[in-house]
Amino acid sequence: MDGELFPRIRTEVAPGAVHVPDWLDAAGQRRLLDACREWARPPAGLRTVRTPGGGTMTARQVCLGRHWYPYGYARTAVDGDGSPVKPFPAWLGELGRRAVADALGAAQAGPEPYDIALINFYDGDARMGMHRDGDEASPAPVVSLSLGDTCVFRFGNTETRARPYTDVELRSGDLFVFGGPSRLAYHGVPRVRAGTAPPALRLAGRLNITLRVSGFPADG
Ligand SMILES: O=C(O)CCC(=O)C(=O)O
Repeated sequence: MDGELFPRIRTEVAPGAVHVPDWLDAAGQRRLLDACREWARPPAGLRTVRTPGGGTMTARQVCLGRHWYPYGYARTAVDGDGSPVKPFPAWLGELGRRAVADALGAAQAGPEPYDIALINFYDGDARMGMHRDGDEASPAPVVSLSLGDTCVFRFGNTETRARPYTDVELRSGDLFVFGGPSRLAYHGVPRVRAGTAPPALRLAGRLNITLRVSGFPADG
């Protein structure tokens, strides 16, 4: 970005966890945002996720490929309108492979194709508590793409929700990949900075798209 006091550079936040600023250019962000707007429509569209303790997640969510619910995956929106989950498009899988290759090196982009996307929409005071992405059977890296408002992304350790952790500012177009020894690290979003999205994107709020490899059998 022009006028930056310090250049934003690729940073390995923890072993196997890499932040790549400005990975998606304006056209790439626009394409992904347009797709998210389609995916958010019903059936099996954007929903509020209810947690087993009776609470609700403040970020609303839509899934592709498999439907995530606390705490597992289904083929239908079991905690939504019950419709079949939308398909995971091949171009998104290709984006995931390229992201892993750019962030961690081509050898880390394993043989299994990316087949799940969780898309979280943050508006108002939405945030996400510290958690691990542990419902997939594959150890393949998680790919995270951000659009819209800047957030503070907290990336922690594999043992506890508490320190040590590192706070990283994720802006529109940034990529964050976590695999290897960091694949099951706790992470969360304590803060979104409202009104910081690039004006040309015309998005009020923040979208985060995580791509995952399920590791589930095709008929499972
Ligand atoms: O919004 C983010 O950057 C994180 C999303 C996340 O942690 C998740 O989908 O599991």
